[in-house]
Amino acid sequence: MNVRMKSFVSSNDWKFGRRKLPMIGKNLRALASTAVLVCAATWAYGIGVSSNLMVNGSFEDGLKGWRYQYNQHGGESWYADNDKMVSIVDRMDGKVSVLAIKPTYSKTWLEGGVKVDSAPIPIDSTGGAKYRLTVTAKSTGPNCRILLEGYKWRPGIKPHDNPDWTELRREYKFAQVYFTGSGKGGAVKVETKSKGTLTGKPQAGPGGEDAAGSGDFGGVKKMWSTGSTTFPDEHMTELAKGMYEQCKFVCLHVVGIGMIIGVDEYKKRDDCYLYVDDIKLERIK
Ligand SMILES: [Ca+2]
Repeated sequence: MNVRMKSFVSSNDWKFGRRKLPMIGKNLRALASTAVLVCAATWAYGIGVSSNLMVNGSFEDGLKGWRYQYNQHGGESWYADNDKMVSIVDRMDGKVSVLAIKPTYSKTWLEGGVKVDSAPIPIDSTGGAKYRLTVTAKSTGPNCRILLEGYKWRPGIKPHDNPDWTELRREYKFAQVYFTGSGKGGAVKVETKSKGTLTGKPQAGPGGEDAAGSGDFGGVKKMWSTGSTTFPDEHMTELAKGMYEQCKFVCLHVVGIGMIIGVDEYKKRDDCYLYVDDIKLERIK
């Protein structure tokens, strides 16, 4: 990962994690204690310990950093009214500032759902780094499809600090986050599916989204539960590995799609929401 990408994250964590220790003179106690502090900071904030790379993953800054309007570019007319079904609620079952996606029946079952995408997050895809994604969600109606997507620079774009969507090309789709907790006493069970899948083949449904009828959803529960994935997959094929290593960024793709309640009930109700919060992307190696 180069320095420009690090600065894009604007996170002291990265700077701490990679900063070289200062040169220490034999008798310079002050400098030595500085070095101890830097070491401590490296341990506390550096690689291997919690430091959230996700931009505004707790939604405390509203929808800042999240893309939810898709009517600026051609070919996205299906999502022209997407932004009307995305909001932040102040409080929801013990959490504050929560993403709320409210797909109509038509959106969630017949169309491509309602979606948001995180800001592009720089990753180190070639240096042996490993990452863990954690997402907490609940639903009063819609199911979900939540996964990371890998992006590289479009041809001819000179890499810089602040990529626009039009400058990036999707290269890779990671495994979905599944919420398979039993919900027993509010306990959270996490299932990891780490097998990445390649893009490049035609996909059913509008906007590159798989059709709702494919049934491959995250299985979000009616109460809060947490799902997690790690990447890269250790068992990638050479082809997949080659594509993964071209990825310079990942974005989290969150879609309210499918249903966890019956069709008739969904159609009747006007309070069918997918709620998402506490999204973390951590470098774990
Ligand atoms: Ca929150």
